[in-house]
Amino acid sequence: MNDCIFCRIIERKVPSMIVYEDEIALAFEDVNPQAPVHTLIIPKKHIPTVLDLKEADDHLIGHLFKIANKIARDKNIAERGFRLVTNCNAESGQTVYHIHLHLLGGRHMHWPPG
Ligand code: DGP
Repeated sequence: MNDCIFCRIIERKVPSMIVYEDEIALAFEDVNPQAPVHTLIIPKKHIPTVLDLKEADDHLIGHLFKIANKIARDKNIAERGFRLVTNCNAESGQTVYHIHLHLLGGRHMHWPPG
């Protein structure tokens, strides 16, 4: 989708700090980090929200978690702890309608989240 900023990042039409890529997913640093580690993990397939997931996407979602696991280990936050967040629709604060996992870590996380 041409008007999707994350699709444009996948196509390299918008620059980003990419930390992982394979055939079906991409991970890059969030432009507005909320923690010392704040990486976004996205599928290359354009899926607007969690509500748009189909059964055929089950493998894709598991794959995103697998990448999060790898990046958390690579960035040495796995043992300390980290948070994975996916926002869905307006009240959650979703601003980019291309499904993504936020990988947040490197500081103590608060609960409940804001
Ligand atoms: P969300 O609010 O859950 O939809 O998160 C969207 C995130 O995407 C937000 O933390 C900021 C980030 N973001 C938005 N535009 C860009 C961009 O052009 N480049 C990068 N690296 N991150 C972006």
